[in-house]
This record gives sequence, structure tokens and C-alpha cells, in this order.
Amino acid sequence: MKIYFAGSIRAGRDDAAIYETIITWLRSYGEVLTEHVGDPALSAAGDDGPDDRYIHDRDMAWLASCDLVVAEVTTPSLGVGYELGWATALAKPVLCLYRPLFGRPLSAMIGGSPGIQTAAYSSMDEAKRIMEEFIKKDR
Ligand code: 6K6
Repeated sequence: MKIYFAGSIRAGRDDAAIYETIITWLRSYGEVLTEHVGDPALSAAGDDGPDDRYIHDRDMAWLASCDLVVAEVTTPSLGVGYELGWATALAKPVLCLYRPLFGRPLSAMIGGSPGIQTAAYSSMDEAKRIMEEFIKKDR
């Protein structure tokens, strides 16, 4: 199974360690195409990699080829929102995990999308239970 994980990069790397934990867990279910999103060495500012057009086209090809999408959306990100819009247009199963934060409600375009399953979590054990149920349902 090919899994596309989405999480903030240029919108901020505060949750990078959480992305890494989720990606490590997801690897027991299949190939995570976007492992770099959880790389603690990847900073929001770093630009020493491939150019933006290359990143966009490569990530879109991965998105088109994946079996399901898991996103961690606690840190709002333009790039993740773009990926989620495309994922729903491509009819991919999509799970969005988020930690509820006071004063920062989830975007209505994510919470209200019929093509996106959203789930709040407060511990990694809870996140893993939610992901397991989602993966088993959509496998
Ligand atoms: C390194 C440091 C800054 O930018 C980079 C290289 N950029 C990216 N590399 C790989 N995937 C990317 C990159 N920028 C965005 N993405 C994709 O968009 C990832 O799949 C993430 O899920 C999402 C993050 O978007 P932003 O807007 O938070 O960057």
C-alpha cells in the first residue's frame, strides 16, 4: 500500500517530531511516499533542495499514485491544504488528524469536506487507534 503523508513544511516545523512518529508508525502498513515531511533536519527555511516546480510535480505524481492520504493539520499549511483539495478531487481516502487548540478551530473547508475524515486526538496512542481504523476500513 502506498501512503501519502502531509504535514507543514514552510508553514512551520513545530510538529516535525509528531510527523516523524506518525510516519514511522505508518511504515508498518505500507510505503510512505513522503517520508521527508517528518525529517527533523528539514527546516521551514531550507531551500538547498530541488526547485519548487520539481517538488510540486513530484509530490502531485505521488499523490495521484497513492492509495490513501493521512495529514496532520494542527499547523495550518497552504501546501497541505492544496494537497488535500487535490486528494479529494482524485477521490483518495483522506484522514486529517489534528490536536484541538483553543482559539484555532479547524478550517471549515477541511471539517466540512465530505471527502475528508477528520479526527481530533490528544495522544499518540489515540492517533494510532484512529489511523488503524481508517487504514483497515479503506484497505
Ligand atoms: C525544504 C525546506 C523548505 O522547503 C523544502 C522543500 N520543500 C518541499 N519538499 C517536499 N514536499 C514539500 C515541500 N514543500 C511542500 N511540500 C509538500 O507540501 C509536502 O508534501 C507537505 O505535505 C506540504 C507542505 O506545504 P508547506 O506549504 O507547509 O510547505
